[in-house]
Amino acid sequence: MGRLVVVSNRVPAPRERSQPAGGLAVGVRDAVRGTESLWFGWSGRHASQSKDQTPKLDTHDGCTYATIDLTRSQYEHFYENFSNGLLWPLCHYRIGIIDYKRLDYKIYREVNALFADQLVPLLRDDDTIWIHDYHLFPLGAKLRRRGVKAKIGFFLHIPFPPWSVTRVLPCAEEMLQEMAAYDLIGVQTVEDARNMDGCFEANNLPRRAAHFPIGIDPVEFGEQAIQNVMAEEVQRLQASLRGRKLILGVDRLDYSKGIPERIHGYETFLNRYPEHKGETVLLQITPVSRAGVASYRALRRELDEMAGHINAMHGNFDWSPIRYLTQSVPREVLAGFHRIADVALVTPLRDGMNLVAKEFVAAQSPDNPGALILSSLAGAAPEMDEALMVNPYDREGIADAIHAGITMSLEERQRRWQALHRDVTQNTAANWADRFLEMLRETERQE
Ligand code: ADQ
Repeated sequence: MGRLVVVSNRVPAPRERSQPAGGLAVGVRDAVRGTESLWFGWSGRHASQSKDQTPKLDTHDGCTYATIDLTRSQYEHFYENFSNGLLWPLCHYRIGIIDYKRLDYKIYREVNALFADQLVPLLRDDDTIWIHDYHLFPLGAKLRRRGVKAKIGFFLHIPFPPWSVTRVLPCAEEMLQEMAAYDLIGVQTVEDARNMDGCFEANNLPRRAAHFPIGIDPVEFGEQAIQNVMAEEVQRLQASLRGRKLILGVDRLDYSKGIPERIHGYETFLNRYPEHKGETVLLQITPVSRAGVASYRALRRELDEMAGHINAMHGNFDWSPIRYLTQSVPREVLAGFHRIADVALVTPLRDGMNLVAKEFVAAQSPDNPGALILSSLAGAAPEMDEALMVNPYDREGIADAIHAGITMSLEERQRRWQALHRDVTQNTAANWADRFLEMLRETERQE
């Protein structure tokens, strides 16, 4: 069997290669680990001039990492504006905040062409190519135009909306035509696959999509949680609670994660169930992301204000209902925090999957598991139906679920957790990658 060639916008930095953080990196690491493979993408650095964009190669554990630098202009138009300022909100059904500019699209396509130009000389005939995420929708077509005959698969980590939403994008038809160059497109849920195939059909293109819900490495995360429960930070958090229930929210600072709506839900809980006042703490850990995009800066200001308001309105001289952090917490400490949490609040307005829900389940103690409150609009919801399911726009619903979570009997928490844990253990990051690649290798090439 030939090599696996992975292409993603970001390639893990050298220090993250053995212990990657995010979902894409963990799943792909298992697929490339120990086998002859190539992982191509952006280094995360800026090129001083566009001449200097040839890949730098570095091999670690059988995988060759090939990275190129982007110029500041490419970064701004391709990454910040078109990928994160337009495709991200569109795919999360937020057409009210999209900002389309032809120049951004032009440079988005140029960067995809640059990836193709720099990747082609590194390819072999018997490679299987696996491209990831919305930054690289046109890359398969660019490779085909340069004569690449290998199997090319694509996986989309975020949701994909129906044609009635997608067609808002002025370049939607051209993008879909280019996406038809892939032999197989993987998405997270049945709904996403139906939406994407509906878009292909609306444009007289053949169906390409199938769903492959991504998982985590539950054994590794569970072990990290057990090992870190005695870590200094986790012990300090535990002591600081003084017996209060810990409600945990862990998300990148992103409007798709529904953090303001969740905080409104928590405030409604404090008003609706005043008997619990002083007995719970919401720890919301939200490291800043995409600070170059205006909507993210506005969200940060909104959250700063909300947390301050709720603490001032409801807090006391010896109790703050919310602890809100914008710094990143090391992954192993986070695993320990998950283990001691009584409730996880995972309430995105839309999410491709949401790995935090799965990490919370993996980190729990079977003897005394916490309760998971999960948005019915997360991609994880169809698999995790034993969670306390909420509509993230329904404040009263969130309030009632928090009440149910903190008062739930041990027996019910264990029953729900066992079912959730079974799902998280069966559908791991490693077998997600295996299932996708197996289907890709079996797919007949359609010209
Ligand atoms: P993300 O939108 O980044 O991923 P998510 O699935 O929740 O969302 O994964 C985030 C990862 O970052 C998790 O492993 C989490 O532990 C980590 N993380 C989050 N907050 C953190 C913090 N405060 N400190 C340290 N680590 C933190 C995209 C899609 C998702 C999809 C994944 C994988 O948007 O829907 O599930 O890709 O396909």
